[in-house]
Amino acid sequence: MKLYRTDVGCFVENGGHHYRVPVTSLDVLFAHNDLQGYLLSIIEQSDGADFAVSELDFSLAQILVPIGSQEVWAAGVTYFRSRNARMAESKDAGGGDFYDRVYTAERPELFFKATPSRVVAPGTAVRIRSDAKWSVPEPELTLLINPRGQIIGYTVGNDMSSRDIEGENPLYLPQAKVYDRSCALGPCILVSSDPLPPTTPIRIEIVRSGQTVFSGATTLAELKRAPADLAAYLFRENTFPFGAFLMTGTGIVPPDDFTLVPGDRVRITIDPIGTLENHVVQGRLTPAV
Ligand code: DO4
Ligand code: MG
Repeated sequence: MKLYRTDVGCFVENGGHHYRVPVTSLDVLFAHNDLQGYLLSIIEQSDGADFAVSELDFSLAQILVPIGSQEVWAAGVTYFRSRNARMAESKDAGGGDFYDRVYTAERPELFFKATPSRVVAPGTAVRIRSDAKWSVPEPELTLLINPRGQIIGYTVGNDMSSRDIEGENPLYLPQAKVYDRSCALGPCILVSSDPLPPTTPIRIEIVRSGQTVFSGATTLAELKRAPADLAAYLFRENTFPFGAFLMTGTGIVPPDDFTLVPGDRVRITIDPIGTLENHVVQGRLTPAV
């Protein structure tokens, strides 16, 4: 089942029907000790009249980013493609070896990605930095982890990245990764504590002036680390009172001569969850809310 946050409250979708969730705080929902059971009880208790009203409400609602007070973290170099691309982009700076070492190490690379105010919803703008010359989207399966460290759902994520800034020096990673509108999540949370199958496809399409200028695909079989291990590392020495989102890394990197430009549309699809689509802007814009 899928959980949506909208401008008129939260809805759960099951079997193509939408039911209103009476709790509107995602912080409260994500801390529930049985979120799936709670949402199922809403569906079971809904009568025909409630159902028709909530279906109409949902059809008119605007989908918001499915985040409350959670921090967003990210894992890096979890796919061979990402390791290779990063070794190449940082070779002049002497950073290449680090990426190979972290790809094979027991400890994963985990980095802070965004506060909720930097995360944008589907249909809104992601940003490329004004001082970056080489920017890419990173399509990533994103875990929703509750305050007890349990994976309770999944969403689609875009870890926007400035490759020239990261490539110049790996110590510039926070600037390459963390800035206003550098992260998109949505369109919903697929509520499930079961691991997604390795065959799960992740696809991206970038459209410029109506033409597809890049498309790519991978599957979770290429993800080198188990999502549960990544979550366990994140929670080792950190508490998250509201839970956390954890992006699991990119397995798709456009060719080196590709950079995003303003106006591009980025479409990321992970089939059991949905499609996250954003357009690209550059320059100052107020943070997302
Ligand atoms: O090592 C830097 C970041 C890696 C990353 O974001 C990824 O592999 O997805
Ligand atoms: Mg990434």
